[in-house]
Amino acid sequence: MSSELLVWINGELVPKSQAKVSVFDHGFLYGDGVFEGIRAYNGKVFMLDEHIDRLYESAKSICLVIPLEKEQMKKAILQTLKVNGLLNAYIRVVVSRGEGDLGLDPRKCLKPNIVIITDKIELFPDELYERGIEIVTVSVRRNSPQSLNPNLKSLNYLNNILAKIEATNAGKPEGLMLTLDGYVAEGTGENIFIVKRKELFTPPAYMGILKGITRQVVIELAKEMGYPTNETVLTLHDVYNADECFLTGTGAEIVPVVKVDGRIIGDGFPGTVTKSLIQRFRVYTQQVGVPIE
Ligand code: PXG
Repeated sequence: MSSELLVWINGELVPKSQAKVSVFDHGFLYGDGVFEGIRAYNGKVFMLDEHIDRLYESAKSICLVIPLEKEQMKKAILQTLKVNGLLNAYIRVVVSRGEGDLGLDPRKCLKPNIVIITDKIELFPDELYERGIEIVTVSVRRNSPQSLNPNLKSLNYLNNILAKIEATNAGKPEGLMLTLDGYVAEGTGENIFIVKRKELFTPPAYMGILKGITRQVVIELAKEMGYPTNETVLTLHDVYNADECFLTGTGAEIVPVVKVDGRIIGDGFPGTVTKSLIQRFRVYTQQVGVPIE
């Protein structure tokens, strides 16, 4: 028996080395498709319904009809985790427009390709969560909702990739993206929060950000823990003068930020509110979710 990971492609489980789609797929040719990044903790898929809903909303928005009911998609994800024996995992669901000709016209693509990849989760080093990270504002702006809505999780991630390149060129692990107007938007694959006098602030979804699922979980946990939470327009001035700052995302979970553009945030260490949210989030992810079995 092979120890190779199995990838779900259009209803079949295929060994990783043979998991392929056509070069004529418009996902490859044009970034025409949608995706989701999901995590499983302790044998349970975290926020599965929310991720599935977002995937289908992204697809609807680009007129891509996913040839699978939501329930079937969920079953396929759970099945893929099960055959790969994964209890803690990163799950990538991709739905591309499918094979077409060399023109843009999606009507030529008759069948979307659905791919579910499950793999071991690569955790960031613990040190990063204990010490916090330094981020920089990048010059590339978050694309405007009028051109390509950031709520649409499409295969076209160049906006974020360019921002990531800029941050890493500056020697920093993450970049802070602004809106066209210069307001704080989000990280390249994470949402941003600041804490001031034990109150949380995060940019509202209408600013042109991805409405992160981790962001929503954090908002709810914070409310439960008695921290008032506000979705408000934020400037860099607000961030520089925050008591605490952190990023949220499926991959990153909650990462403390201790320096932004050379300005030390608070006392330069992960703050008490951030640390308590990290702790609460870790417990929560172990408890809730859709069981793989
Ligand atoms: N903003 C953007 C632009 C994102 O792509 C988030 C925020 C956080 O959203 P969630 O729902 O994950 O809390 C994302 C997340 C990864 C990864 O490995 C995540 C994303 C894209 C690519 C990789 O965590 N999107």
